[in-house]
Amino acid sequence: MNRMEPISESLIIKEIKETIGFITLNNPRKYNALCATLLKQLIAALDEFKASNIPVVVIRAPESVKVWSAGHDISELPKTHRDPLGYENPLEIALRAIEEYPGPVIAMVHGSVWGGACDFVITCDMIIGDPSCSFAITPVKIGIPYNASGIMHFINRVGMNIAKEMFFTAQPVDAFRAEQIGILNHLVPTESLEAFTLDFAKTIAAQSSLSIAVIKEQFRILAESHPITPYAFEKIQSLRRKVYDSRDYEEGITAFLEKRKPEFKGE
Ligand code: LCV
Repeated sequence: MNRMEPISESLIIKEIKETIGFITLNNPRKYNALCATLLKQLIAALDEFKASNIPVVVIRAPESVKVWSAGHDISELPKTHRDPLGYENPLEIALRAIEEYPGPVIAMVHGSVWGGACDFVITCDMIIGDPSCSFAITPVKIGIPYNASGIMHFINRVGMNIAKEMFFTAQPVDAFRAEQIGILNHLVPTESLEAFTLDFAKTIAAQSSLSIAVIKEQFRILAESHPITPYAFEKIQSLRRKVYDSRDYEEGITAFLEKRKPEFKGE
């Protein structure tokens, strides 16, 4: 039974199709930029699906958009002297909600994925895309230090080598390469993307949801099990502070908002 329920400010659309939960990003004016309001609604939708024992969730954008999501809403980033991606950042809270959802969360992707939205999709358990999809992680374009958990997501997904290339070039990875390097679980033709994803989700939903939930949580614990000394933690924090306290960080954000190329000075 399809129940389409637009949420109050309709920055997401929540629906259930044949026991599978669907969340559609619905902020077209800003290319589905992940603003705090959208992320709050997405987390609320996941909580509601969890309360209704929905076994699998698919997160998608509307049909045939050219941009799946433009990433973190840059206008909401702190201008300077504050961690732009701290533990309490709405995007970080949403990533943890995806990791902690007691069932697979699948990203169904067509169109380009940018920045924090790239971290968002690779934090999902699996990604199914069509030939129009591409993935770019872009902190170096804006002068952002990123954060350790986000970098870990990429290392776990594509390995150190490719993760470095993605971070240091900030260039989009196209659908074919994304399939080759393990970002995509499946690359399917545009016309069959939705049917394939629904079928795929229903195959999972037919298995033991209790066993899947426990195995997913073991994956999460093991993926995060990187012992780090207090000194290492403090060093990461002080390195990151150097960046978000820098003039380059301020210049990166301002240049984006002023629609001009940033002039970084390395300080
Ligand atoms: C706010 C936006 C955005 C946006 N925020 O259309 O990974 S990290 O560390 O960098 C993290 C902090 C992060 O996620 O940062 C954001 C990373 N995202 C990006 O670098 C993508 C930025 N956007 C673009 O490159 C272009 O907008 C794309 C390629 C998505 C679409 O280009 P196009 O020429 O078609 P515009 O650039 O003109 O964008 C249309 C409107 O959406 C706003 C943008 O400011 C513009 O607003 P106005 O119509 O008010 O001028 N917009 C786009 N992305 N991330 N606002």
